[in-house]
This record gives sequence, structure tokens and C-alpha cells, in this order.
Amino acid sequence: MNKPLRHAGAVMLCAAWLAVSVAASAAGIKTDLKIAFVPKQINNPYEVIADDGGMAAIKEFKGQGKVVGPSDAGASSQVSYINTLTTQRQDAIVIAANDANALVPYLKKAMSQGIKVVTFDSDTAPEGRQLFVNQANAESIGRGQIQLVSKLMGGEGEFAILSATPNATNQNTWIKWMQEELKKPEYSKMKLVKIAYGNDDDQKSFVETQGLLQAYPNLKAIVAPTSVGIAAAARYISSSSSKGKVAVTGLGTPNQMRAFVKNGTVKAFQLWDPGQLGYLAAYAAANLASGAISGKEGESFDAGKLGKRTIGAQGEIILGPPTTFDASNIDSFNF
Ligand code: RAM
Repeated sequence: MNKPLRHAGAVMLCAAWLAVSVAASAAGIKTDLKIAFVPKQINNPYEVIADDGGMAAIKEFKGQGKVVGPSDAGASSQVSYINTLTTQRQDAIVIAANDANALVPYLKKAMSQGIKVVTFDSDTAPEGRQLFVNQANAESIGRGQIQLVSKLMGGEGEFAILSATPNATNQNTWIKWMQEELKKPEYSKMKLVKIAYGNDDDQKSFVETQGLLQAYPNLKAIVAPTSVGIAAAARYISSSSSKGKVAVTGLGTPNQMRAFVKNGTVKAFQLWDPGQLGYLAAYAAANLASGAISGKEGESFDAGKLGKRTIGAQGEIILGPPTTFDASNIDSFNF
């Protein structure tokens, strides 16, 4: 006589548990997905914020997340991580690629074994991944950097770019658009004298900055479209006689740049929220690995706190426009 009652109780309990677990995980996403993040390099503060955003998302949909990667931003250094993750049969690999082509054969092998591959921050050639989660439209980042540096150097004089590694897909794409923007007549008095590479290594970026100042005594500005490069350039210039004479701008995190904005070395720079970038990439990977989307243009998916997102041409998903930080707003940002 007790039996049916106990059974009914069990059914009710089970239904309640199911309701809780469905409510707790995002619509259409399977639980327990194994998702591995591979940043450009693990010790870059920007990449750490992005990976943390990814791990926060994975916690929300009850997956198993981890971050593995090299300590330098070289493409060959990422290969062994991709191979290990493939052997481990992760459900998805989310990677900031250090080269557009070098990683493609390894990522293709992962995909051939059913692992979903999402690039974020820095893309591979489209055949190396199913989706690319891009921080912002690459053309507007590149053109925006020139518009900003032009303002800071009064529209004339010599300037240099301090980039990341020579193979970085994201920086190279932005630089291409910077050069395109520079062709406009309003920049005819500005001259790009050199593109230097600090390899997203703090010390190398510091030394490259010193080299630029020595080689080009008339330099009016350095644009570093890398959070490592801009911080190193600002640090060098803030304690050199070039402070106040050579403008430093580019892409950086507010927390790394705050001191240089406060001491007047840097007037303005740009970025998006790297945490949101990682968060969006994790949701994209989870939706792909759950079969909720296949990667086709026009498909939409639920990205947790970021709401519904839609896949654009060539599997690209865009986070949103960058923010310009200066003394007036920098204290409103904490990342
Ligand atoms: C560095 C990396 C990263 C880039 C940022 C702006 O941290 O090169 O890929 O997106 O700068």
C-alpha cells in the first residue's frame, strides 16, 4: 500500500529535479560538455580575462571547462595542446589562433573526430574552424585606430605601429585596415614609418619601443593594437624624455592602462570587454556541441546574459563595437 505512494513521491521528486536542472542550464545546451580554451598564451592578462569569461559561461550551463596553452604566442607552441585535447576527446576546443594557417591541419583532425572548433579573438582560415567569435568588426577596429591616432597627433607627422607577433591573424587584419584608412586624403600628412613586433612579450615590446624612439627621433605617436604592446610602450614612454611628445595609443585593458592615463602618458585607447568575448565564445561552442546550431549563416543561439546572437557570413559572430577609454570614463571600467 505504501509502494505506489513512494513511487508517486519519487516521480514528483524526479520531475522537480528535472525542472530545476532544465532551468539551470541554458536552452538547448547539453550538460557536462567538455570545453577547452586555448588562449594565444596563458600569461597574458587580456587572455586571462577572456578565459575567465569562458569558464564563467561553462559553469552556467554546467559543463566541464579548462584552460590550457603555451606561455609564448607562437603557433607551433599551440599544436601539442590541440593534439592532446583531440586525444582527450573534448566536445569543443575554443582557440585564439597564433597563425591563420599553421594550426589548420591539427584543428581539421580534431573536427574530423567530432570535436567542435571555435576560434575567438584571433581566427584561423575558415576551414580550420566552424565558428569565429570576433570582438568587433575588424574593419572598424582598424579604421578606428587610425582615426584615434590621427586625432592624438594632430593629423600630421611620423608614427609607428607596435604589433604583437608577425603571424597574429587579428593584428594583421587590423593593420591591413589601418593601412587602408591611411590612404584617405585627410591623412596625407601622416606617415607610417615602421611596423615593429613585440611578440606579445612585455620585455620585447619594451625594447622595441626604445628602438622606435631611437630610430625615429621625430616620431609623434606609437599605435599598439595589442594589450601587451600598448602597456609596455606606455611604461617605457612614461619614464622617458618622450613623455608628452610621443602619443601612445592602441588597444589595451583599462586596468593595465589606468596608471598611464592618470599620469598623462596615454590620452585615449580602445578595447571591448575580453570577459564577454570569452563568455560568448563558450556559449557558441556549447550550442555547436549540443547540435542546437550547425554553424550556418543566419542561425541564432542563446548566449546567456548576452542574449540571442546570430551567426554572420563565414561563421563569424561579433561581440559588439569597441569602447574608447580616456580620463573621463576609465574609472567606470574594471577589467
Ligand atoms: C593582446 C592579444 C590579443 C588582442 C589584444 C588586443 O592581448 O594580442 O589577441 O586581441 O591584445
